[in-house]
Amino acid sequence: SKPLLLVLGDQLSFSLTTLQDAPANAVVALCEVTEEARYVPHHIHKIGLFLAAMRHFAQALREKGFQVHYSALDDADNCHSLIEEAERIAQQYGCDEIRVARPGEWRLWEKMQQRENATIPWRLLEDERFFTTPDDFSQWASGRKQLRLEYFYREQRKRTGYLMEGDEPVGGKWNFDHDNRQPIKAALDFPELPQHRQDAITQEALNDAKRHFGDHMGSLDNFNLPVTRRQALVDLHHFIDHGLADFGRYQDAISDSAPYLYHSRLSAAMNIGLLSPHEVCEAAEQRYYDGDVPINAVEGFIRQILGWREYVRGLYWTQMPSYKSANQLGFERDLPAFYWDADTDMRCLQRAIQMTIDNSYAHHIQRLMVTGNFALLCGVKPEALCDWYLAVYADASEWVELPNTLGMVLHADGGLMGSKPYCASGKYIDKMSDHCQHCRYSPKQVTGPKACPFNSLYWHFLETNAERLSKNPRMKLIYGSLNRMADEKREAIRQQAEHFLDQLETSPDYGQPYHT
Ligand code: FAD
Ligand code: DLZ
Ligand code: SF4
Repeated sequence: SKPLLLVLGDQLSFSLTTLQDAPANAVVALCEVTEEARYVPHHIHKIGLFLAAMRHFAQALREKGFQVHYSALDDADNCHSLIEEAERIAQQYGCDEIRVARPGEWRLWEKMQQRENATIPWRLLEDERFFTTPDDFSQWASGRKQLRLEYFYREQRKRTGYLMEGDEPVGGKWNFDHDNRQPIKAALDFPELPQHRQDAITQEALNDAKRHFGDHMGSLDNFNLPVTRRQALVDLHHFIDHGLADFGRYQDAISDSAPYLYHSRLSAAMNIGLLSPHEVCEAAEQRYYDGDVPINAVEGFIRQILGWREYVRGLYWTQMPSYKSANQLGFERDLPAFYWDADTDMRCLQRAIQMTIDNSYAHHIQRLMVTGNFALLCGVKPEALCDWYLAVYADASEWVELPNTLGMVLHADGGLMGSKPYCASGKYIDKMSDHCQHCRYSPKQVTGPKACPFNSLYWHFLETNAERLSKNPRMKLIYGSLNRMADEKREAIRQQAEHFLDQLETSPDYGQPYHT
């Protein structure tokens, strides 16, 4: 037999199942196709990342002795769709089977499954680069009424032994979140970032990205994502040395000027396969045992990867395809147009979106409590918001983006992911950030021309969704406040929110410049 080993753009790891036990005559294929760059209008950094990293990985495979077919965007015979292109190459090389590991998105997995009876059979393999497989998750989930992260995470701690002393968690607690809520008030020295050198392969890839997709969000002038394993390791060590110690404390903070704070910036490198989640967790754990960093930082960091990252993936694969169409709160609004150009005078949103346009990155609290929270309060429909998150972040792949957006932000899955929606007023943003002092609105006012829109929208959200949410025990207190509010006050807030929503410009498609 002569297999074609298809390696997708987010499968750039030598440990990939597809590459194990390959017969000597196997052909490895990597395919650049416009369909993958355009199914949502990805940020130009994300496209540059995929093209550059795929080209470097193809070269690394050749150096290891693999026979590699690389389909470039400009190849005349390129079919520009992954499935067709793989079948075309397989035929060209006389292969009798196409092997591929589970992709990162259902839409491709479904198409691959439908090709099982094609002239050239597809053999679908499990992607083993995670701590758990969808089967493991499904076993854990079976028979449970609620699928809470905390219990899943504890089981993973026991299974891997990370931060464990026998059966007990190091430090006596599973979770140190309580220590991880410090806002940033004073000017802090954030670590200076490593600047990655752009070799000829990277430069050419970035030029190609610009030539083909120059109308997408962002500019490549400040591109600095790691595109090789070596560059990804530089970022990993930099974070372990300079970011990890403060990661915990400031995990929930938001800054008006600094995009990264003490976050690791490792998501894109992990998601495309340049780093394994195992080595990232092990490097952090080691630093704890070396005595250099506090437990709340290391535990908090490991929980994000061993806990959240695995958990959302398990949810995704066990809930799809119905998950994607869930819309429990019945939201119908299109995305506000300023999500594409940051043209808003709400300072917190302006900064989170401008940083996204600049870097194809925003940290978790910006995604959840600023852009996410605002979309929740306005009732943006899940498909519009999910497409945006999928397009704009370099680390976005549907297996991780969808549960976070649809489940965690929009509470559209009926509470599968979170026991209550993460809705918050301007008060929360004011507490966690230094945005409000730069804003024309005041977080202390609920009505009137200077009132922070988050405030009236917050009450309006609770009021309009009362039927679904007021019985939630975790929302009882807040509905109590709403119910005690004087009628005139309630009416004034309602009018303030409705007026705001009426004048909010929305875009029915991907904003102006992006034609897909
Ligand atoms: P750090 O803060 O340094 O965290 C370390 C690592 O933990 C991350 O690299 C990531 O791998 C993992 N992690 C942290 N939080 C989560 C989470 N909630 N779910 C899964 N993994 C997590 N993450 C993505 O990788 N891709 C996405 O497409 C994505 N979309 C998101 C959409 C929304 C609406 C929200 C609220 C979150 C989303 N996240 C996504 C999760 C999280 O925001 C990013 O992983 C994180 O901001 C990446 O930056 P970092 O590497 O500096 O993370
Ligand atoms: C995001 C992306 C882009 C922009 N381009 C490609 C590509 O040309 N070829 C490819 O194999 N993958 C690309 N990707 C990633 C895919 O959209 C998709 O998420 C993964 O391949 C699924 O595993
Ligand atoms: Fe955001 Fe409101 Fe603060 Fe302005 S006042 S920065 S809109 S939270």
